[in-house]
Amino acid sequence: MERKFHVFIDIPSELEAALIGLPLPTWELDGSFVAKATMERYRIELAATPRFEETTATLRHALTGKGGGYAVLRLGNLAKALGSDDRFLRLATGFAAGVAVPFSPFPRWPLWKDIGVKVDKDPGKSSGIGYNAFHMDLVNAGLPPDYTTLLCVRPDPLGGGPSILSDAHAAVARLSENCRALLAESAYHYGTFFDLFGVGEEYKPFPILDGEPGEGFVRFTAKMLARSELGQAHADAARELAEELVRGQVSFMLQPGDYLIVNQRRFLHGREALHSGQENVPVSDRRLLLQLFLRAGTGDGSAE
Ligand SMILES: O=C(O)CCC(=O)C(=O)O
Ligand SMILES: [Fe+2]
Repeated sequence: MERKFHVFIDIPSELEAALIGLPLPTWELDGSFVAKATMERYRIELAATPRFEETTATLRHALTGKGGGYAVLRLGNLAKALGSDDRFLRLATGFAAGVAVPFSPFPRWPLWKDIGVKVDKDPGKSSGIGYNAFHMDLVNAGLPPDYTTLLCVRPDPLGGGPSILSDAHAAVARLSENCRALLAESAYHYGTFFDLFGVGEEYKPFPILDGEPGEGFVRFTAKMLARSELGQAHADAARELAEELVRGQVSFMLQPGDYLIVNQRRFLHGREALHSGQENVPVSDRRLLLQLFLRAGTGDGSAE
């Protein structure tokens, strides 16, 4: 498909130079959301830097324009200049705030949640070492985060783990009508749900096609195929969708400082397996991402 926008977005050098010296304050939280006062302060500080508005407009267009749905902001030079400390995280939060309101659905976790590598974990789940199949985050929440974002601190030093993205609505459009009808039935469930903020109530069972054709969430995780008990016909339909997602996938390796933002109403995401031999890599050298979620709209929960 021809893309009329940039998926990989470089930061203009004059903007980088200005951002390195920009003293953004620590963010405040209001419940699980970044506070309005912080949003406003970041907006004002960042709007005064050269080409910030233009860069975030490009970003928003990549995320919400026709055919779009994900983008990678290349923050590697800023990461190098600032180290992966709070000053760098505040700038990344500032870019995120240019898209929607950052929040943490997990009350026990900080705003940015570590996704490291754990050799003992279920290999197909977050922070596992295996293939992390196509999914949306918080698939069983009444109101999943509008955006999920992943900031790469360190790629796999052994060279594995490219990110995978697929246009969910394009995949659905390639399925038969019969298959789509099955996916539109409330016959699917996945995972547990407890102690979550800002994402509504548990949705169980849910339809995978949740909304008008071509719009809304495609509530899918390929992990349900192996981990949830589903009726045969519904499972077969879900498997066909999983295959179409793979057929349409793009993949790329996140570099240090790359910030992947995914519009969960458009694209599903996942990750190829890490390279074998992770048990021999010291924990402090292993791949590390930081995850942050965004809510479009006011962010004060009124959207629920
Ligand atoms: O490790 C990755 O690149 C993706 C992780 C992910 O999608 C998740 O934890 O939800
Ligand atoms: Fe995810």
